[in-house]
Amino acid sequence: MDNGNSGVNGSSSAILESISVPNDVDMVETREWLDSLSSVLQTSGIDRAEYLLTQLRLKAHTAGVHIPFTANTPYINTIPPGKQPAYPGDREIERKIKSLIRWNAMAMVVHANELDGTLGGHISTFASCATLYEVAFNHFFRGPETPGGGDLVYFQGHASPGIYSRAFLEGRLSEQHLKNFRRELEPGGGLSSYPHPWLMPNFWQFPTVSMGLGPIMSIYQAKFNRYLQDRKIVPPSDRKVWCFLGDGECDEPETLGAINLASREHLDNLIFVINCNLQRLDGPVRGNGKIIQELEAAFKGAGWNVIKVVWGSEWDPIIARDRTGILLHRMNETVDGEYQKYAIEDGAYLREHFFGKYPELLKLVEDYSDEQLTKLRRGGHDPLKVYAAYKAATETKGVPTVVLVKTVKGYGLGEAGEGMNITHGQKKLKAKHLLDFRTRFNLPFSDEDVSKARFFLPDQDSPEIKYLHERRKALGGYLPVRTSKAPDLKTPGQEFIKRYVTGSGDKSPSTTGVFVDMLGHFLKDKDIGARVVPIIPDEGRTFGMDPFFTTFKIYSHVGQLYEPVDAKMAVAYREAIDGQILEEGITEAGAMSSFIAAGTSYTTHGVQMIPFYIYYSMFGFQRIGDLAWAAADLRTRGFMLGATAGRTTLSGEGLQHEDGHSHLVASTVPNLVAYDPAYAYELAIILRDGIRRMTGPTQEDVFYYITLYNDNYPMLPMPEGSEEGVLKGIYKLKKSSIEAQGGKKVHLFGSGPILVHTLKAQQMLAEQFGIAADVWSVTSYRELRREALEVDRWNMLHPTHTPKLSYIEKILGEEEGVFIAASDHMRSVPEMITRWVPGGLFALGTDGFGRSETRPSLRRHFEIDTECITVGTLYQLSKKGLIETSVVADAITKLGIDPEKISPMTA
Ligand SMILES: Cc1ncc(C[n+]2csc(CCOP(=O)(O)OP(=O)(O)O)c2C)c(N)n1
Ligand SMILES: [Mg+2]
Repeated sequence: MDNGNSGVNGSSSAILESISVPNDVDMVETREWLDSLSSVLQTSGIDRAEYLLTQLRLKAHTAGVHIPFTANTPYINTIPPGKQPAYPGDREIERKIKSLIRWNAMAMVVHANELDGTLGGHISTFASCATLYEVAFNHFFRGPETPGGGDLVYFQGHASPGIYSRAFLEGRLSEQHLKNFRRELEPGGGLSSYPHPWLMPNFWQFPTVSMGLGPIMSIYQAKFNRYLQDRKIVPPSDRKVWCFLGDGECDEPETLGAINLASREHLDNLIFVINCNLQRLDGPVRGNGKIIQELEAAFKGAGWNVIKVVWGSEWDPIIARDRTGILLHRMNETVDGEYQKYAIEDGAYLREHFFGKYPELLKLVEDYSDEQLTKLRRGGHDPLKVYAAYKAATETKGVPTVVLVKTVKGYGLGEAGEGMNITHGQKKLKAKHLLDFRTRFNLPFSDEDVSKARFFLPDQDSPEIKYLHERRKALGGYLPVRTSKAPDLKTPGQEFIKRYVTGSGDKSPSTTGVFVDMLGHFLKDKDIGARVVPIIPDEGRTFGMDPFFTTFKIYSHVGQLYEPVDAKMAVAYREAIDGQILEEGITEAGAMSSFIAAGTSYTTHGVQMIPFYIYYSMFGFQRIGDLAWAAADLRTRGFMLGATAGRTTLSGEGLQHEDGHSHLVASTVPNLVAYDPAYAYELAIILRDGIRRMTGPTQEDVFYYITLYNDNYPMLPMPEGSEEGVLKGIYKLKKSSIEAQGGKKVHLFGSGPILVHTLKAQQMLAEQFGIAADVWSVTSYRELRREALEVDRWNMLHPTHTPKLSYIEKILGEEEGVFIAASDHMRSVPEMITRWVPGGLFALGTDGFGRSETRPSLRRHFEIDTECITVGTLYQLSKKGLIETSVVADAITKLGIDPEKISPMTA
């Protein structure tokens, strides 16, 4: 598309000239300056021009001339035609392939909704970005057989029909699969609506459709790839992380929230491709502005390399003709709402409304027919422009790149939705629209094929299919594809648990302290030590992990460029290129993204890592719940440790910090295993078993949530034979010291630090009320419930078989009496198992807002301290008619409980 006047210099001077428009008080002077610059550009080139302009800016600044700040370049392509590389592919054949993919993608959605109009699906998104993917598939995405590993690609979630459609042409999906798009339970299997590794574990690598999560996860994925290389766990490689996203998606805080990190870490292995079709679901992304310019400024400001692909090749000669800059001025002043309108109107409209605004601009296109003007494409529909941008992006060193590509939403749908505000949800096309689609993309289908929206698969030896396979072969295989073939790790032996079974003697550590001790052992373990990834969001000192800063060091790609202030101390803040700790700063979303990257390295790198992500439990699920859901979908393996847990245990911190519900939210994640341990041996058994399940020969796709507390109390020795119960979720900790009288038998369930009160209540009940109580440690209500639900379900569906018994039913089957639970979490947590407890379970818990107070005051406020557990027990006995109600009333008085105290539930 070079018309002889569109080389680097011609185009650059046109850009510069645009600055002079309009309101120029001395055009002759302006012209002289611009001519000088043109002359420098012609004789000495771009570098010299940049040098001179820098000098001018410095001189102007010292003289008090304040040049207005702008992070924006004009609204044209970053790469001028003269710098555009030759296109290496067969454009004709690639266009045919792309048209077939467009068709089948569209047909999938149409079919699904013909069968059942409730199924939904998206046609317009892929229609807008087909070229963005096809250029990448044919020339850039490196497949899994590439030495050092293939590229990691985050596909825009609701563009999935296009990705399925390509896999169909590649022979990786069948017509049956396509017919069963959004019908995953049909015989032979179907296709999930969006990318979900949980549902299609051999295909999708990254879930992306919750807007914003793909971008933030991809940034930390790129960082983690570096981490593995810097720590020499994987060899150096040039594999890229590509993240495709929508312009509307950039409204999400997660999308832009971590972009500074990417440049700070020099992640030149990361490429964002933002499909700027100017529309989101309801309408324009920035009708009154320009999303591409806004994003350019944001990414430039954050230190990224920004490549804009705004206009297709047809615009090049028109831009080159623009000697005064009037065209650039017009392009700059036009807002996206208008551009959206131009996308659906014809050339005559464009001539009148866009070019027609200025007479000299109109002249620029006077020799163009209306038809030619109609065919002026946007950059994202021109493979030459997209190729040039990707090539530059993949060759960029030292910084991440964002490619901002202007496209038309619903491209090719014509009246059925192209550029229209309703296009996002368009999923039913009429016969006329299908025929138009065929014509627009020159598809060789009969009218009947078209009217039935038939899928089309060319012969395997057709030039298109051959080409497609050849390209993927040359690029290292097909994408997306997900594999998991990492070697197993050796689980630490029983001796690890033995360290903790004897208890802490006269010492009173917290479970957080105990955990840090255990983590230290794992880090030093000769088999798994190097694979342990401690992750902290600026809370290392809170949890007593600062000694690790010195011994295992904090990871930094540049090492440590300064001497830390505490260099002379035994515990110094050490950063190192091979540092093992990921100290992510104050970003739970970032730390969780690192957790995900580390916990999926078995599939992305074929190497198992064991992330331990420790954080304030309140800032876990409540804050980053959707990332936890993504972690589950991704089959992440690792440990999330909710420290400073418990609504009454984290005293003094109040409403915002005191967590009493993370276990409730955790219970909503199907493959998350959650524990609330009280003692060191419980924690040791759980951690060791977790490592075994996730990284040993079973390599289960589960991850763990474990709460840790900062309450100091003696760690008891393990009652013999408790291992199974610890893992299943319940075991008897301490039998009553007295015999039950008159059927007055009680069972007290406790977890975490509240177990200490439960044991004291056991004593109080025996000594002051003559009541026998056994104490049970419940390490996981969730695990008990999960297993019991499975058993119930089996029994329901096999009514003629002998019913099975769940673990909780087996364990409690022989027990009699009343059952009381006390927890530092909401009552709903123990109540998860109520229906399997003989006679039901009466739960005490921490429903309500946290408060700034001391631990004893909080435990009284929430009615879970020793006295309240005792009263709760007596109350339950009275309800069974085993004691008089007056005994309960007397106890309330005697134990100093104010029956008229404020209710914690609403206070
Ligand atoms: C967190 C979240 N909120 C809302 C949605 C629903 N949603 C799906 S697509 C979409 C619009 C996307 O617009 P854009 O990012 O511009 O993508 P385009 O389809 O235009 O390429 C919305 C709101 C979602 N998937 N995730
Ligand atoms: Mg959009």
